[in-house]
Amino acid sequence: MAKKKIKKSKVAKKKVVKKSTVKKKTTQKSAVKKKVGFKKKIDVKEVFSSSPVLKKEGAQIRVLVGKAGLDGHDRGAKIIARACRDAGFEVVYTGLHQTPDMIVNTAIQEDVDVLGLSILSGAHNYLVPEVIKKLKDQGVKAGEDILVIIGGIIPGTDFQSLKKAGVSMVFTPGTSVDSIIEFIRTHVKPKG
Ligand code: B12
Repeated sequence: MAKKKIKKSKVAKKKVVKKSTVKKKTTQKSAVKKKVGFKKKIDVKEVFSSSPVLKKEGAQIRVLVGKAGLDGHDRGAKIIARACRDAGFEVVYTGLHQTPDMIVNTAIQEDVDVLGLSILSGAHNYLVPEVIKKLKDQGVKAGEDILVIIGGIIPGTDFQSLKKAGVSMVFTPGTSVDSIIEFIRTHVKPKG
């Protein structure tokens, strides 16, 4: 009789241990969720709602589409370049593997109104501020003299710092090319 009693309590103990482990795991998971903020989706239009409108000489809008760094994803950049050309803009596409210096020099030489960067490598937090800094070194202010827009794999958590650096809009995967063309048309207008 005594032996049977001990066995039962052992089983009961095991069950209690299992339950408490499960509880701990769920609490840890929800803590991580809270910390990273998975639930809150950051709205790009809300963050960039105060984008500037550039006044330009002449009617034709000039756009540069640049690919900086080692990123080899060029489908998005090519699609945007072609869509801009079809919309009647003058377009310069830099091709792959450009340095920020190369991109800025091309933008200045070609006197573009819009500098568009396509970045899917995850290096946007370095490359974008670097391009904007190099523009500034040459006396060109992002958001005042030139509209800087970017597209690609850009997490919502980076929108605010990119805006602060001088980016006027971020276009993530799935954005329609029509809305990109419309954004450029509304934010770059002929003078007068
Ligand atoms: C196709 C693809 C590839 C192809 C690229 C072919 C090519 N020539 O482009 C190949 C197979 C070569 C490839 C390789 C790699 N890839 Co890849 N690839 C993709 C994939 C599946 C789709 C990208 C794509 O072409 N989309 C279609 C185009 C039209 O969309 P888009 O570029 O996003 O463009 C849209 C917007 O972003 C915006 N936009 C983009 N650029 C611009 C520019 C301007 C000016 C504007 C206004 C708008 C804009 O407008 C477009 C229309 O909506 C993505 C996953 C995904 N769902 O995005 C992974 C992805 C980008 N790849 C990834 C990775 C890791 C790699 C590799 C490192 C894998 C490896 N270990 O080898 C390599 C890197 C190669 C290199 N040298 O860079 C990761 C990047 C992770 C990150 N950044 O944090 C992704 C996100 C996959 C993933 N979920 O992990 N890849």
